Amino acid sequence: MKIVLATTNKGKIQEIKKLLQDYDLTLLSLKDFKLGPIPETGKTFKENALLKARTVSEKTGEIALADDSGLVVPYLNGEPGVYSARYSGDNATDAQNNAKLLKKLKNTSLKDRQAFFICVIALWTPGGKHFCVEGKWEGFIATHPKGEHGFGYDPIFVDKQTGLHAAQLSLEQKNKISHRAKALQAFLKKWPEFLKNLKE
Ligand code: ITT
Repeated sequence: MKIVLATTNKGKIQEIKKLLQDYDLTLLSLKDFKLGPIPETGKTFKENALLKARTVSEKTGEIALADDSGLVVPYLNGEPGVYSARYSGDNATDAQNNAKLLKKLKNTSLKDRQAFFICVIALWTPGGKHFCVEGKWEGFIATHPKGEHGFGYDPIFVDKQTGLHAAQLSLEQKNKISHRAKALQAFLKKWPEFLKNLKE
């Protein structure tokens, strides 16, 4: 079965491909269809995930899988939230986004640094059938970046269970506990039944 990954984020692509490697799926990319990033106009992760999956399915005529994800800091009223990728501007780098968040949380207590990642995975078929699943990863924001792996906010996000920065985790370790891993586990649980109904 062919599925187009409706994302331009290399970090996401690497993690998703690894998590789905043992399944009978041919994962295509936006590049295969000469498509660029899909504009996000939704107010929630779910709206944006559905928007990206639907747009890509309609443009390619294939089943599309989108990931909308981000970091939520309750002390900052949910920032950066759905704006995680463009927290410090439209063409912001990961380093700039991290620096902005660290600055906003300067001199705050550990309690105020509580944070979590959310990942919503949406699947959309050419016939318009679709579903969404979600994963969450709890932790807190560090005072300084650490680690060489991952992408985005991984250098400053500390996993609650191990006390390790996400960027200190290997791809395999992160893929056991992350918001994306949990969302994809939920996806894989729903997928067989969805596929069965699709064929009927
Ligand atoms: P696509 O829309 O093309 O998928 P994007 O990077 O713009 O790429 P999002 O709008 O979903 O995707 O924004 C997700 C941002 O949230 C991402 O750019 C990171 O800054 C952050 N993020 C999401 N998952 C993350 C993870 O596992 N580790 C670190 N940061 C993450």
